[in-house]
Amino acid sequence: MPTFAMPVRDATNQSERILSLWQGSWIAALAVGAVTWGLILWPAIAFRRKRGETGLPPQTRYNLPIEVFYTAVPVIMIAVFFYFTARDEDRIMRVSAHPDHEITVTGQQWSWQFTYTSDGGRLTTVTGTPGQPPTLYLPQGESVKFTLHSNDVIHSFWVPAFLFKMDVIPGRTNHFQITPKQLGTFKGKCAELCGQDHARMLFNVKVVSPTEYDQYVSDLKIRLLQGSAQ
Ligand SMILES: [Cu+2]
Repeated sequence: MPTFAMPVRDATNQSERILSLWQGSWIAALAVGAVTWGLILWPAIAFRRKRGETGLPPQTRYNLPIEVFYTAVPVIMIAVFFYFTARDEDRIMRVSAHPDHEITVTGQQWSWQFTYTSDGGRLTTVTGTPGQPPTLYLPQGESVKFTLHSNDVIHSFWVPAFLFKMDVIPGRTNHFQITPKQLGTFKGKCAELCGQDHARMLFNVKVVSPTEYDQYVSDLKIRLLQGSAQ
């Protein structure tokens, strides 16, 4: 029996909302699908040509109520999808003026650079390579605002377990904010085909306790200072 990972409900403060939007959309789409398939199969079976019948069945044209109905129903369906998507997108995209931490992510062919902007600035930049994916540390239970830059082409910052990704676009700064809730190591990848080593544009995310996070960042500062002094 193959085992499937359960959807991650509590990876970040946004996961629950994203997951319910996704599940709700699927339920609505399947319900619409069931009605549509039914309306295709039912006339094909119920009104099929019986033995001995000739000629065309009665032809119906310009039935105003039906035409209004099949125009109005899709408009309502789109409006419902739009409402829930816009409502959730608005909440998911909110960033606060004073988050607990700020991290800058730079995408470049073909790896990532992480800078702990509010906890040490440029002294705390970690750069990966396609062969050596960098690890991003995040503090559990504290809000982190991300700033996304690209040095070359379009990339996409994606942590599948967070049920969230955002494009990283040259000449444009993108932001998002999350509060990690679950401790653990998660995989991250580039989700926008960006060239030869796109598939190797990987990284890891380690959600640790705030104390461990502070310890990591200050160790990193010392390590990088010593490295640059040599
Ligand atoms: Cu990329």
